[in-house]
Amino acid sequence: MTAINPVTDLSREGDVAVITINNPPVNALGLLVREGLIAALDVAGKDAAVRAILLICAGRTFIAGADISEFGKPPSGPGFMETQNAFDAAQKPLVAAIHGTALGGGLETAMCCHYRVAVASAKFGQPEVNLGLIPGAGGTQRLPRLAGVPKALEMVATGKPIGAADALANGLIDEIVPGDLKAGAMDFIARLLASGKGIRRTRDLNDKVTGDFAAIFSFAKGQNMRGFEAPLDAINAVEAATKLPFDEGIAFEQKLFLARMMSAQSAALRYLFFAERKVAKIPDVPDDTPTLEIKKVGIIGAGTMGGGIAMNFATAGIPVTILEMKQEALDHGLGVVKKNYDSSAAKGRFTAEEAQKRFSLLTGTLKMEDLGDCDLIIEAVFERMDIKKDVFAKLDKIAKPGAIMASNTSFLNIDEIAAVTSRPDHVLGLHFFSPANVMKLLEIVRGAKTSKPVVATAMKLAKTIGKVGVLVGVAYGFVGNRMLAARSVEADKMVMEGAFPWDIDKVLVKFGFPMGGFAMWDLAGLDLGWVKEESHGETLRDLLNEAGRKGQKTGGGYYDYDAARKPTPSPVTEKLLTDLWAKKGISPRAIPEQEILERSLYPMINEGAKILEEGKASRASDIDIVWLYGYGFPAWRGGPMFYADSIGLDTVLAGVRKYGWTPSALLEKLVAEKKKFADL
Ligand code: 3H9
Repeated sequence: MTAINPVTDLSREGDVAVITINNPPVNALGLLVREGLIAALDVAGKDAAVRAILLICAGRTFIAGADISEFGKPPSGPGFMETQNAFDAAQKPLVAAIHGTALGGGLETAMCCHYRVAVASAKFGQPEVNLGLIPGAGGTQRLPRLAGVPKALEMVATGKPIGAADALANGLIDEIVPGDLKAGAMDFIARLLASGKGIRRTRDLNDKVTGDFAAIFSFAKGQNMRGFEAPLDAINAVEAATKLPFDEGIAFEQKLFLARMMSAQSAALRYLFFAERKVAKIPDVPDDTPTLEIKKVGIIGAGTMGGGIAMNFATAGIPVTILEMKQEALDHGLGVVKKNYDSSAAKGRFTAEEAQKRFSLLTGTLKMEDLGDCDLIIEAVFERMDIKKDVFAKLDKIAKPGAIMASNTSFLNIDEIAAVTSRPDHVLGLHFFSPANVMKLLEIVRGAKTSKPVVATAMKLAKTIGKVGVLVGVAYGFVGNRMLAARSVEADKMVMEGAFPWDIDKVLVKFGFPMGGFAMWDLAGLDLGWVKEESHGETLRDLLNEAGRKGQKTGGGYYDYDAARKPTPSPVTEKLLTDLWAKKGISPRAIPEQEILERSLYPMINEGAKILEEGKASRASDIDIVWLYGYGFPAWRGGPMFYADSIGLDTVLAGVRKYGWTPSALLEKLVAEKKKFADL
């Protein structure tokens, strides 16, 4: 074995040269890997005893892509083009042996090889669009040549990886190796050499890119790209593979790739990639903090939230006991869960057996004692402090020693809840977002006394159930709802100055949100937190609630809804509001779009700054993750705090002052120091 460089080894086994890349954690195609590959190909190419070359990776995965941390920095050493050229110049059969994930530049490297074998669990993808990019190392030209135009389009435009069976069926790989990858690959090479088949450069395979693909491209370009710019470029680059000779196609891809790399969208999406990984790191809870084993979960409340939360655990294979007060409510709750699983199975998301398996992990009960053997118990009852305290006090008596007790409250003070128990160190908030089985965000609320192992366990558990856990501190509404509340207050004010709810929502949708704040209220229910006795008919929300318009569940709220739940501005709402203006002597004014945008976003950013100032979130990027996964903030804008940095904190502060809100001291300090949230 010769070490070509610290991340590349070359060995010879019989007449096969084996290049092994070992660049943990994910064998990213950084400078050293590119240099190592080029040098190893050169040495193996010159070795007369070598008849074929195998490329394989050590560790948990094949090359998982370009090294994203190199992006945005000045290029150094051999680039991707030189690396591709070195592969294309090889005069001996090149075989890639793939395990884990061959993504982005990793898949592109594999496609530069002449043949590919993989283990059955391997995944293949061109996820560049998720980073605001397109494949830039020949992926848009080689993938359609191997897998065909439709599959290539699907992969580059959506960024979603495919499995080995799919890859084999579409010609992306040549064989699935049943046992040990290296042994299987060596066996493949032996057969290849015996067959007399030689090198097969992907660039020379033109069959799958020859023909009339007009309809496919026109369909692909017609898809709703939700504001993302990269997918259209990716589609155009694949189209080039069907129209231009290989080298011209590569040049076209390069041009688009470089433009994407310089784009604001890519900067935002690359920022989010690292933000999502940073969020798992908690400054004072080291990675080696012991965690508790969660083998069984209890849930109190089989309502929409409780049922949705339960599904997360059952889906992850963890048994759940759900507690309700009345049999009827329990039956109803479990019935909804069953219906959800069955309808997913009917849509082909998983098999009917899988649906049954998941459902069978749920047990209903009316007795709190049945939660006594649970390692984690999550309370999802009515959002009122006295009720929550009562539940926790009772729970404390029956939960086993060491069990974690969590509240799914969206606003309430976890410390106050923890104080009624004998184990505040084992109490925390687990704030799921509705629908709880779908939304990826989990706010993990750390109380003053929550222990580090409990925090570490919750963070790990979030990953187990496919959520992104964000650690937040105790504050009314934590991070997400607290910022949302700041936005809602201003939205309600704008309504009282002359804007219709849809005027405000339209601006947010144009900005990139999937829906505006008023449409969101309609979805959540206008009666959420609304108390009839305290209503004085002074606000539009009061009037709508009093008129029985509580949102989508009653067929209408701020908007009217058709059978397909499509919203339209409601004449009823319009009349209620115009009457309210008249009653209050308000002469409505048309609020300009820019003002609506500023009054929607700046209060959130100012509140976000206060959250940071108070230490209720570890970093600005954690807040962005909350908004990305909890509220659909457009990813390509990077989140509210990144957006604030990008337009300039001085601009935000000027707006905060202009509209007469109290600026966050941190915001003022950063502006005075000419700094950004990213500098914190
Ligand atoms: C590209 O290839 C462009 C090309 O067309 C060429 C253009 C010329 N670079 O996610 P994890 C780090 S674009 C640098 O927690 P998992 C990550 O930050 C790229 N670092 O693990 C983390 O570091 P830390 C296309 C990377 O097992 C650690 O590895 N490729 C990269 O849950 C573990 O990551 C992609 O977009 C990278 N490419 O998931 C793939 N990837 O421990 C991006 C990871 O310090 N990567 N890191 O926080 C992934 O999707 C997942 O990481 C993967 C593993 C599925 C591979």
